[in-house]
Amino acid sequence: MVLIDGKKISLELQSEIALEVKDIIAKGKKQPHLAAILVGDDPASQTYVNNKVKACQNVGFKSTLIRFETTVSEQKLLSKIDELNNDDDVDGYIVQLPLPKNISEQKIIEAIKPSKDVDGFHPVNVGRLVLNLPTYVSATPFGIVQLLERYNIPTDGKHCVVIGRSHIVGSPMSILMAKNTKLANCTVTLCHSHTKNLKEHTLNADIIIAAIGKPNFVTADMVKEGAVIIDVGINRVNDASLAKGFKLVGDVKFDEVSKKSSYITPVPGGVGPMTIASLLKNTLIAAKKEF
Ligand code: L34
Repeated sequence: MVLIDGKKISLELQSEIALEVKDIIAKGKKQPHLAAILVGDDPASQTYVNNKVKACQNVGFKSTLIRFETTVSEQKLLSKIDELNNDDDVDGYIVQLPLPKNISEQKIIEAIKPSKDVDGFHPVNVGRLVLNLPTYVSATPFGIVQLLERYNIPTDGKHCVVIGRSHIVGSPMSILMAKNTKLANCTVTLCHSHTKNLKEHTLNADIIIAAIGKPNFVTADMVKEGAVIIDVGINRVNDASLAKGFKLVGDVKFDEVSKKSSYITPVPGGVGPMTIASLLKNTLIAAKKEF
């Protein structure tokens, strides 16, 4: 079994990006700039956004964090988005999800200028992904594809089972893995809460991508010997014995599944850090105005 080190690959990618930033600055061009909007004080979201800000410093990007109270109105958010859309210094920006219930995520996402939508969540960018046009591939699926690539894990003709159909991960992941590209070319099965006999599907999988947000959901009896396991879940499970009061647990029961797998991502230190590196990559693409 090979443990896929997402943290290490993320740092490698960040070093590569840092070199490109040096080059951009040396050519007298402006420093790439990522902005992030964070609404409320959800501890997990704060951690993720802080990690994004730190990574920006790491690679030499300018970053701006814009914070709002949970009670902020949709109108106020939309006017900040309008401001960012028209700010020539900002190359790309994200609105960290989830948003409070009284705010329509769809309305907010649709207000983002597609050319600055480095999360790749805008319908225009999702459409471009489906049609094989240059676009921002959303950060988590993009990160997973890069992990498979850096570990030389064969995908061509393999059967990939994606569990979960969220807009952020499962759905774009299934589209990406089915593409006729060097990094994909899989036969893809997209499983979800209404899938019957899930185990029948997963037992046939060469690659399982678990993105359902249920701790320890994928167990050893669901996995074929030698399968590649990508665990997207980062569930906070209460643990009074730890100072912070919780531990991070993936969607995969790591101890037993790792024994059957050929490659597996840990939680933390697997897919999470790759999400960050991919966001930086998309921001670099935005700064270079590649499309
Ligand atoms: N708009 N909302 C928007 N874009 C995104 O790309 C995200 N996502 C997901 C949630 N909402 C979003 C993230 O940023 C999940 N996500 C994310 C980002 C970073 C990490 C995990 C999820 C991460 O850094 N994970 C670390 C551990 C962090 C911890 O200690 O809690 C890891 O090693 O997995």
